[in-house]
Amino acid sequence: MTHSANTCSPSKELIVLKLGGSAITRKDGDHLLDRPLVEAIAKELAGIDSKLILVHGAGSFGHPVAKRYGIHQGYRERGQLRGVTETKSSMLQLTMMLTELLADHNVAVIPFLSSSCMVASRGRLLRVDTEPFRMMLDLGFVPLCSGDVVADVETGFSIVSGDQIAVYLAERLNAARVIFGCDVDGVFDSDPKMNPHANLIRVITPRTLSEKVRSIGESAATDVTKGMLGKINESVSLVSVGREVVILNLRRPGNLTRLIQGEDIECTRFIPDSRGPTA
Ligand code: IP8
Repeated sequence: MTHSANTCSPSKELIVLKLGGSAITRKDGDHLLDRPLVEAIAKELAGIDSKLILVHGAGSFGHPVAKRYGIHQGYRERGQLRGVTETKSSMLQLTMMLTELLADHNVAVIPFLSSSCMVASRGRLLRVDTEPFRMMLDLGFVPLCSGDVVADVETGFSIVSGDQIAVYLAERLNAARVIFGCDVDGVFDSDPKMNPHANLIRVITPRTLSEKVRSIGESAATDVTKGMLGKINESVSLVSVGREVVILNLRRPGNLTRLIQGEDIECTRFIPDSRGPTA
């Protein structure tokens, strides 16, 4: 197998890309991958000349089973152990499918199990062994991990989202930016899946965040809106130290490449105040 030109170079900027579960999996059944979409993403990734870490979400592979067993509530009773096993098994299947598809498109992917290198406290990451990520990145690999059930010092186990992991790794490994790939164009002032007149918020800065969040909060509370707010809230510390967070639509072909080449695409950029419109 030949791999892409994602070779080792200390000067290349690092990008952490979250492959959102709602984009890469199908909602019309459990354990269904949107294969054509992932193939299109893989082709784009093979042509990107940056260091990359991929973090995938759970979508229909992880959330239904985790919810059924109350995994997010932490350890309550022995019957949940079966639920953790099922959740892990299903997430592993998704990781394997992505690994194979990415490798087929010459992306030098290397899967990491989040549950084997991360420890949380009440669902917040406490420790991550980032050394293997760093070493594999330096060799030209593209590490791939996921949101996961991880050991938790307070609750026994907990679910740590891929969003949190993406931002944590970006902070610790000094990534220039985090890209959250979703199934909508970015953060809207109301849920674009319910309201065709919803407006895309193109730029958010830490200073304008509370005002923007107020307008998002006034819209109907939906999963999408909450998910978007979660991504933004997760990213505040990263943006405050000068990095950029972009929320874009993975379902628009070429979006990733165009963004990375510096084109102005439909998306939401969460950027430092010093680079914001009124700075
Ligand atoms: O889809 C959740 O990750 P997310 C992980 O990134 C599990 O929130 C196991 C449900």
